[in-house]
Amino acid sequence: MPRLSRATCGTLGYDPDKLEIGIVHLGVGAFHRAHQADYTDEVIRSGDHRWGIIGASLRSPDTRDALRPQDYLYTIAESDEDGERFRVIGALRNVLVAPENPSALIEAMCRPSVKIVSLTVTEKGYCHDPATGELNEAHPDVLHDRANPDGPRSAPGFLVAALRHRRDKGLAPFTVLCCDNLPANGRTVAKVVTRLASLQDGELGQYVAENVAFPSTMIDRIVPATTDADRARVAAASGLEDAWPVVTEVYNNWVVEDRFPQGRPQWSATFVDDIAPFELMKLRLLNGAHSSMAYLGYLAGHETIADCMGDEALSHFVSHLMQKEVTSTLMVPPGADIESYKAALLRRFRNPGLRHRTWQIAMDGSQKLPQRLLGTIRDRLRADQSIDGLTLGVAAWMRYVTGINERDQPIDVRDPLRDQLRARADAAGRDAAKLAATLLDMDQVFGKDLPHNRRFKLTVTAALDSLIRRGSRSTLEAFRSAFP
Ligand code: CS2
Repeated sequence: MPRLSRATCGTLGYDPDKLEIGIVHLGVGAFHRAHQADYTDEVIRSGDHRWGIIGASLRSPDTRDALRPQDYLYTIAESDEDGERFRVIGALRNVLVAPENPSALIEAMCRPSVKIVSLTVTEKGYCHDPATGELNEAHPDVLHDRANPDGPRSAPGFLVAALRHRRDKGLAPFTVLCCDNLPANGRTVAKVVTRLASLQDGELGQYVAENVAFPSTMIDRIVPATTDADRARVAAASGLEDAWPVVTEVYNNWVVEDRFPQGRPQWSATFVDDIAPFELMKLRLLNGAHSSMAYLGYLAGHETIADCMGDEALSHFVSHLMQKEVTSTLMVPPGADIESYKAALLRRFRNPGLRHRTWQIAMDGSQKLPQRLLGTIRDRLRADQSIDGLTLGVAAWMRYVTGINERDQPIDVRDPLRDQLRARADAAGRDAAKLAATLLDMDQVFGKDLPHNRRFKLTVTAALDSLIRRGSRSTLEAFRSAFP
């Protein structure tokens, strides 16, 4: 079967070789390729050719190696209950592999045509403390980047290096556009980058603080990791081999704070002054439900989110979580309708075309819990409201990070704090009170307040005790009886 390439792809509606490079994107994984690159491709197809993308991988060469032989073209497969459709994207013009040549990436970020450097490097890629949002100055990558400002390793390190070079050359700074699920993502990244810049050079810190825009964004599209079955389906549909298509849902949403001093593409996103209500709605409803399902569902033996939704006790739990606990903590975003968002979410979670693994979502829980569940818990505690569903999600994470499943087999726990989590879990054994206490003691996750909240501690310990003794499935059944 021929490979997807410029020669075989047919017409894209534009010539990819003629695109100007307007965007450098750090973290060119499936999420970026199915979301921002898709929005950008639409702009290019409409005739604005200034926004070609150079992607960068900060770790592995896999994406570059898969896409280079096909001229960086790839297929997006979108599905909903009516089936699946396919489209080829040409917005991505090159992929750089940062560790192979950090200077080449810094040079790309310093091209005068580049107006935006965007990022999807996952929560842990910002080297920050998830509970406070501050740069973790003891992070190995931060120490490395301070010692090697021109050969950095971390995303903040690359941003600081490129902003310094642009300033020294008299070029206007690019806008930094974070597209990760962090709370107040623009502000958080601004804090981290400004701090790293000032650790390197006080004046540079001040320059960044005064001159660089970091608009916040809310990104909303479910993009599971691509599987070989996805590759086979795409090939069968197109007659072309694509080494790394991306698979996603038809639903696509993006809300962006409109602060782009150097200009931006006319993305068909929603541009707003205040991102907070949109972000709360999405992080707490979608991601809060996702993480809770990931831990409870994984422990109950479910491989995917769609499987979780097919389990009545678990889907009841998800509805309870969203309706009875999360909704009261949200602000209604202008022009949005929280009730229809929730209804759509339940449909999206059920999408049989997406094999979104619970194990994939379970990754990096220490970086995800604060904005997905703990903020909601704080708000509910303050208002003296129940937190049973939310804390069951947190307890399931505690049970999961012990690294042993309900059949006494190992769980491949992926988390930047994995070793610490494992050591604490091993020391506590199967004693729920000890396990909860030692994990709550991690203030980079739980802050300094929650571990001392008696109600939270009691509720989470009781839920953990049930998960340890009875398992996830019977705990969920008991939850359904207690909260019908
Ligand atoms: C998921 C997200 O893997 C995860 O943690 O919850 O990637 C989720 O699919 C996206 O945020 C949806 O926009």
